[in-house]
Amino acid sequence: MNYNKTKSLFLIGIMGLVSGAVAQTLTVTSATESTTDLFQSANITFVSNDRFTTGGESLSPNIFGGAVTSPEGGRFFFADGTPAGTVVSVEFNTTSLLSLDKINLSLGDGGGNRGVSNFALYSRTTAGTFTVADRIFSQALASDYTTAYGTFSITASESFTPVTGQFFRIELTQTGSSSIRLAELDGFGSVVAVPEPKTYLMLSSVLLLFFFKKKLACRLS
Ligand SMILES: [Ca+2]
Repeated sequence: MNYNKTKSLFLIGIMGLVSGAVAQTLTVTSATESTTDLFQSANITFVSNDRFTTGGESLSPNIFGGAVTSPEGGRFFFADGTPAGTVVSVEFNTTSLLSLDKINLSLGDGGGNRGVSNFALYSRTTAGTFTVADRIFSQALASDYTTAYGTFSITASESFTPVTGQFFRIELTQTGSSSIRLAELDGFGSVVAVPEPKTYLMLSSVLLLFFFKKKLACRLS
């Protein structure tokens, strides 16, 4: 199936569901992928229902900028044979702690098949098992995409109150009887600066000096 990307913006401004205290807004455009986002080349630690784990190479790195060309250049497919409503997931981490405030999920359905009806993002600052408490938002998408958004090749862009994290999980709900086609997952925000160990040492030294000076002043007074 042809899956050309176009750049034209055709629909904006759909308010999303609100999960917890995190405000969120969904914008849907025709597909556009970033090569300079914060998730580019992220480290994948888990993929549910990976289509190629038994038959060859996993294409999951394609989600984060990989360019394996078969069966479709730069895209990832979960395994076929699962019914509509199946929830699949990918877990990954970045090399730096992030302040994240937007993700772009690039998808393509075919008359409702291979699409996503809902996506949810989880975030943690440390490695570990994801729980409901780690969920940043859950967002519904209309189906099929051509009817709802004007093209079957879309980027669902979710903006939200900034969260700090380095370990992430994306959950996707399958619309049809064929598996999800996931072209790209982009993350946006900024890298959180973590002080160098020598900075901590300098701060400790200054505090110690202050403490001893104060103690000495007390003894002399
Ligand atoms: Ca990317």
